[in-house]
Amino acid sequence: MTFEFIKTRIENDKVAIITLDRPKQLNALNTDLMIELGQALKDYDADIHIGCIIITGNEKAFAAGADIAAMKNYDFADVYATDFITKDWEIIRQIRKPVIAAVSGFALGGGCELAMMCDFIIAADNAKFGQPEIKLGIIPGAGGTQRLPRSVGKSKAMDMILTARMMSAQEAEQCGLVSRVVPLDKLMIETIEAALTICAYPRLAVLAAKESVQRSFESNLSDGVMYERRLFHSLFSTYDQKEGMDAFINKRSPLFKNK
Ligand code: DAK
Repeated sequence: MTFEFIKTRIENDKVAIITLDRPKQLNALNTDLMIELGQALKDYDADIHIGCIIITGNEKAFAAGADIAAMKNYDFADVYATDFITKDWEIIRQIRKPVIAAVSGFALGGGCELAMMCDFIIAADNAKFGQPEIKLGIIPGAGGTQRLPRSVGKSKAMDMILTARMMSAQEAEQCGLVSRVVPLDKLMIETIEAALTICAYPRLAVLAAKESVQRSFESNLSDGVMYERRLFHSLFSTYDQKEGMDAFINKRSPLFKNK
């Protein structure tokens, strides 16, 4: 695959790495970049060799938001009639394999929202998160007002969105926005290691785990628990459940077949 605004590579034959690549604009997200990102995500999701996907940027920026230069001349009729940039931003929600955001530098506006659309975020110690849209006379438009409060609670989300202040990696870890903070020079090593760990587990269980956790954001507790129960039961029909449990009992390493 060749792209203009992203780079892609595969690590250990099973981890797909997508690097946002508009460094001069701090990886500002324009329509073409989002189309390419969506295409790469769909291709890797369909590739049976790939078990996990990483989205990353560069040391200075994961992404400093949607491209302000591309947005500035639109009026209401333009953005409402064309459902401005919406469709290209939704593809990541359809991806069934785990997607990890490896964030260093700025993750602002749409960049922070993109990171939050991933299944979890590993942050370098220089990462800075923020939703500064209010400074531009707009509000977050790719789920920031919905995902940030679910992630960090109402008070901190309001603080971030209304004051436009940036949050350090350490603060982001303390409030649960990111799963872990690592030194900048270890960001990709640690993220790839996490991805390889996931790849080593039975694929069907991985997909079911992601689907079930995602469900918790869309349902009340009893419906969510019932959804989890059904997926849990269904995994007893897989080869890998038999193999995993037999391997444990017989004190040997499992040989999973993703079946
Ligand atoms: N867009 C376009 N260009 C950007 C940019 C952005 N978001 N952020 C940075 N750049 C460009 C700068 O203009 C500059 O370009 P040149 O002047 O060199 O040509 C270059 O990147 C380097 O930036 P700075 O010179 O400003 O670098 P500094 O280190 O001094 O400052 C900064 C870094 C990140 C603090 C600063 O660049 C900054 O404040 N950037 C803007 C951050 C921002 O406001 N982000 C929110 C944008 S609004 C939606 C989906 C998404 C969205 C909305 C709807 N739907 C699905 C409906 C998202 C909206 C947004 O994200």
